Amino acid sequence: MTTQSNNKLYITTPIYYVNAKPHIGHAYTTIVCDIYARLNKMLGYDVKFVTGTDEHGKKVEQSAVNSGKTPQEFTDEISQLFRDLLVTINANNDDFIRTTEERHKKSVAFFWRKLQEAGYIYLGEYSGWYDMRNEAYFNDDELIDGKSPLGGEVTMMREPCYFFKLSAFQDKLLAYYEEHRDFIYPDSRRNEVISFVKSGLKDLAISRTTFSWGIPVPGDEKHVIYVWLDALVNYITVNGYPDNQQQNDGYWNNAIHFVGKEIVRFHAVYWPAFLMAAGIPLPKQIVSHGWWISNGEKMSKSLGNVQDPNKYCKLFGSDSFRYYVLREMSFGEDGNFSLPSFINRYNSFLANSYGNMCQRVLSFIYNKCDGQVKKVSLDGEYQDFLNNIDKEIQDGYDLAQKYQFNRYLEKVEKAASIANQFVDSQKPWAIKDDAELLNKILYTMVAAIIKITKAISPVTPIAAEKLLSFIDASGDVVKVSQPEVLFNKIDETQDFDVYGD
Ligand code: ME8
Repeated sequence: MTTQSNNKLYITTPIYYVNAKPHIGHAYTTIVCDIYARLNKMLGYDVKFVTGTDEHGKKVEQSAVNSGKTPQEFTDEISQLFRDLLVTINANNDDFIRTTEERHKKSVAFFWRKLQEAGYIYLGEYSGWYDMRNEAYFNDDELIDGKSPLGGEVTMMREPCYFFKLSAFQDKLLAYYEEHRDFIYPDSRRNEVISFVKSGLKDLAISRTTFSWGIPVPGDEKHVIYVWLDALVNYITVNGYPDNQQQNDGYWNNAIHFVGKEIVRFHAVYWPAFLMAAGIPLPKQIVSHGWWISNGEKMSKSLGNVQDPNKYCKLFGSDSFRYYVLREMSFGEDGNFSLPSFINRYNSFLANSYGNMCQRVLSFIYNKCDGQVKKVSLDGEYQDFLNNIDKEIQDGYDLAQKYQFNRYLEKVEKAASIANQFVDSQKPWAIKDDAELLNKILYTMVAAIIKITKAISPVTPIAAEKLLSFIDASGDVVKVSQPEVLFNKIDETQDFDVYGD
């Protein structure tokens, strides 16, 4: 994150298509946003975090028909699955937007009129290769082996349609990227976007007449508004547009859109151009991550090679699922999702390193010290040790603010390993006749455990709350109640069903 002009922060996930059930990819982006939101709340920011579902378009209409339902019934059902997933993964969102809601239809129609009044919309005819899976048109020269550059099958389509004068924004966009070097993260995506824009922007088809499941074009209801224009506007609808027309409430100029790498172009080219045309300031940043790969292919609803986040959370708890996805993926690159690596990371850090350390220190205090340690002032190696822990944690936060989420967790893990080494070398269980020394070591360890637990709490909020509930540090004496094991070790020889339909 770059410098803040105030302490507000607005965090968004893409709004997910409701053409099929949510999978690990969707869970991932939402978890990243949730963790980023929780971390920044903890660090004192006033954070708004929103997610939702993208419910219009031909693809959704067709999925509804295929399942024998009306589009509304179908979208109600699938949108609910995305809401349920939020509970399952323990996401603490402030709002959930559906593009079929009245507030959104009103917002999109208003936005359309703004573009029109500003002279950026005209009526023409469109023909091109249409990728239904990705709801986008392509030219001949963009196809790769007869498929769209996004990998979908294409068909030739011709229709009367409204165009947005995207070509008028080429120079403005390039100037904007130049002046706002952090606008697109990471740099590799920024470079791709810049070369795409430099290669020339054509006007964009922004209405359709070949289906009806969408928001009607104001004043010409044979047309429905292009699903991407409709969908992108969600980010301001949910922030009060059109009542909050200028979006000058402090959240919008600190808005961060987290997206997968395949939709950067929509967010970093089309969306800023639409906003410029409508006279609305741009969000702060587009932050893109890579794909979860399953057997060498992108995990996706259309390809049907999905692992089920619900099953992981049910079997192993949401905290550990959140920890795994954040730790395993080098943010920005692709990551391979597998059960063996899940179990391996869970056992080695959550169960053995962090969980076991908390358990052995707190149960020792509970069993051998009447559940009490006196608060004492610390110096020398004790204070140095805690300073080291603080340093790792602060480095971790700094990395998380730069979206290096796996490295943030590496720092927390390092802090836990320093704490484990400390307690191993101090051997409190071997001290028989120096109550003061024993107390000092245990008090130091309790302080370290609290620090590490707070540092990881955005990732594992349930375990953190539980752990902190065993410790009452409000008085002169720290009281420890009987601890429970936070993360039971997983038996890797057991069979677990983690695949979805
Ligand atoms: O694109 N790995 O919706 P969508 C990682 N409605 N992340 C993945 C993933 C994977 N294999 N698969 C999906 C849309 N995602 C539009 C967005 S926004 C105005 C409109 C995540 O349901 C990732 O965030 O296809 C990706 O960008 C998003 O889900 C796509 O979800």
